[in-house]
Amino acid sequence: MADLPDLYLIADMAPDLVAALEQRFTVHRGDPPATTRAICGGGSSVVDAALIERLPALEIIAINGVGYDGVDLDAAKARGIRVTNTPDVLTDDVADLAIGLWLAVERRIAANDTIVRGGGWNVPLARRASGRKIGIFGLGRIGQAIARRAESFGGDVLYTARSEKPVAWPFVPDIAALADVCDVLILAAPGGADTREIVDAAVLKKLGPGGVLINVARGSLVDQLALVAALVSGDIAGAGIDVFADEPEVPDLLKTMSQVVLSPHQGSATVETRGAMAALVLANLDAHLAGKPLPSAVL
Ligand code: 8YV
Repeated sequence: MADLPDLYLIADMAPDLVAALEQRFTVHRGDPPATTRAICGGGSSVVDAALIERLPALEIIAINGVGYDGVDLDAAKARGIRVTNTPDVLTDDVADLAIGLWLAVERRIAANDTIVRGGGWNVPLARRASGRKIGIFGLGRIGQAIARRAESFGGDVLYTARSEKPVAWPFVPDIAALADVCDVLILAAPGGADTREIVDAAVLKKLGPGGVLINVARGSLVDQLALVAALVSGDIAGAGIDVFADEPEVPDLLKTMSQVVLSPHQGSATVETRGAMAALVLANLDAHLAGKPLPSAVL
């Protein structure tokens, strides 16, 4: 049998996906050989210019996630390296989790669960979720799926994004203005330089003491120290957080807060969606090896 091409695996993947990769490639987890033709990583993986430079035979970077903010696209483009991601298949699951986190924060679902498991029954009153003003930051596929779900709760839905979209929801020019008018600020924008720590102390202050922050995007969008401080001081009411600045590290203070719901980066983590994502990663790699058009190319 001819030698299989070399692939550098830089994130943990489901055993089925790893097995499928191993049928097609010699998979390297440690030091990748100079003959490496493909990298497979997750949404939080870093493929920087230094790594790209170390791999002269690199042809394709296949990301098992919709976000590719860890990939240096300029460096890849300069070398003609293809980059693929897994859009669409995870949209509904990420949107579902955003709504779930929001409801869990407002209705104390996680906090009450802990109390009942500890033998308790009497719990503080929660806050109504229906009728709230929901502000969505980032109105791509996931932001729109969140907006569609959010509007069924009878409140207003507003958004801000790089540009105004042809949608019925009102556009607000920037995130500070959005935080000022909404009760719930849901982050659904890509990570990267443009959005780094865009939710800072000033934005949180505008969200206000009744406000809730939900983040299913990237931890990099939030100044995490400022978020912890705002939760401690009561500058905001609560938060539902699926993504963190330095995963898997979670600030200890957050773990003590009953007004916070914590989730270990689970937006796309359903059996159905992870299966569909894996299939798309393999379809992209197979198409590349066969010299065919890539199903979901970023570059
Ligand atoms: C995944 C993600 O958890 O799609 C993304 O951008 O961050 C998540 O879907 C991750 O990519 C799994 O590797």
